Amino acid sequence: MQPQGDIALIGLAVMGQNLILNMNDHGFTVVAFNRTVSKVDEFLAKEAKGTKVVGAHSIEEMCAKLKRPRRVMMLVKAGQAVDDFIALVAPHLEPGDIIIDGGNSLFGDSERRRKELEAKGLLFIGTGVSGGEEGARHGPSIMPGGSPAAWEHVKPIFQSVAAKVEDGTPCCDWVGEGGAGHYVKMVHNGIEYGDMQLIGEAYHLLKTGLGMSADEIQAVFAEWNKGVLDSYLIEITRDIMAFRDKDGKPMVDKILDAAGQKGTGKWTVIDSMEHGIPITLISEAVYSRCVSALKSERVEAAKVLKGPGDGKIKVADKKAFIDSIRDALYASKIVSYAQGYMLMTSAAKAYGWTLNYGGIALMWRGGCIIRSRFLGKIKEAYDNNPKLGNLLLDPYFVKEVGDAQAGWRQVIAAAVTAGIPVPAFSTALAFFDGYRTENLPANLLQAQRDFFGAHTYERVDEPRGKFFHTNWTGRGGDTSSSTYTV
Ligand code: NBP
Repeated sequence: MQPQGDIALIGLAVMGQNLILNMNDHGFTVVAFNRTVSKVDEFLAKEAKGTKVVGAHSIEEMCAKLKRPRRVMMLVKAGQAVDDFIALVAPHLEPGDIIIDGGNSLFGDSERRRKELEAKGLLFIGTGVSGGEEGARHGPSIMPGGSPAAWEHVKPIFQSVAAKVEDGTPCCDWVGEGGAGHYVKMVHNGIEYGDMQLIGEAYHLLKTGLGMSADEIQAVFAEWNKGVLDSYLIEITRDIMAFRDKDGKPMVDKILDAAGQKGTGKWTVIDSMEHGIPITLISEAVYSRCVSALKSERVEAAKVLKGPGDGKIKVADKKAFIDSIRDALYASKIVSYAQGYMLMTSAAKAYGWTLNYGGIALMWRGGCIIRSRFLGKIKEAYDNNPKLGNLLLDPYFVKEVGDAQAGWRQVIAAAVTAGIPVPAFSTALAFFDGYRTENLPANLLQAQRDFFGAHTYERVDEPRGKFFHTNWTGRGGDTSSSTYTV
């Protein structure tokens, strides 16, 4: 009998199972496999009952059931598990067959895997899949990169199962070579950390600063979701506020304030350091989770370290102040996306990728956790000017940040006065003020560096790239240190 399988999927956890069912709905025959093989039959007997999904009980059987070129996708724990499966699968494949890693892998690993597999004549795709359980089942955002020759063979499946925007365009397109797909997914996750932190800060101000109840806060988020902040994360925050525990009390108040993380935010920050790109907001979001995780220390510190007053924000016009919190969230969010795009631009240059920035906004427009109306505006900005240097300089965003600025500053000032931490709001504003400031105090910093270490400086009255050293004390020599970064 001719092989029937369009694609194999290894990994029958939440993402794998749902993506298989999604592929099945779109007419593809999926061969399912899992490390713990008993889960294959359980899946076929329950969730996949009545579908065309085919089970396999060994890698060999799985590969034998696939049409050519064989497409084998993994949705397993990132890291060693992916390398282990590649080692098991590759001997059963032929040149031109394709291995796809859909987990949250580090982009450098994807780059290495592509090289190793291409050396064997195989093709590799490393792809971000975003949207969690719901997205995998009904339409995720898919961000594939890797071996360009693999794309035409995977495109029909991926674009069928991906989320679609209003005009039917799929939230999936080729991102670029090597690790580009996983890089863009990594930045997506970093931005997700930032968005969640911003919403958390707004919630903190409403709850602690203004003393509002979960029901009142629910109404605020419901209102915000009708405007420029319209997004999945605002929507679920609205619904979380309305959710009650068994005793009728708000569920959100029963949850311990110690955040977890799985590493993709941290990876984004680490890579930003490599590129020297200030993604200050995502960094604050990652560190804020770290601060929250110091729960027992914070409980002790709260007894000793006293802030100003009662921690309440006194406002004459509560409605106007809530509008200002919305403006602070919105302006900070614009800064966060501008920073994320700065990082992708720098990485593309360093790693030799040609990224379609408007296309990336479109891929994130639906299906994924950061989906929002706002991303449509980012797409428009890059459509209007594909060479846009920085999102903050796009005329639409210049106006939006300008309009939000007064409220943004007012909220941060009020939060600082009341002793309520707003690290992401504040760092966004600090970046905005730094970015728009022609003369920063780095002249003094350069003087200090040259003073103590002969690190040299450039002069305002000489061309860039010419370096000078001054013998500041009269005791040093004329020899300067060389200019480089380690
Ligand atoms: P998990 O991340 O929980 O992974 C479960 C799968 O990995 C199972 O099939 C398990 O096999 C397999 N596995 C593990 Br765990 N260790 C293994 C090993 N050492 N060798 C081989 N297989 C191993 O599942 P998930 O939440 O569905 O996520 C799958 C991938 O998608 C991950 O990379 C995740 O980061 C990514 N992702 C998840 C989400 C989400 O919302 N959950 C969203 C987007 C992306 P077993 O059954 O034998 O234990």
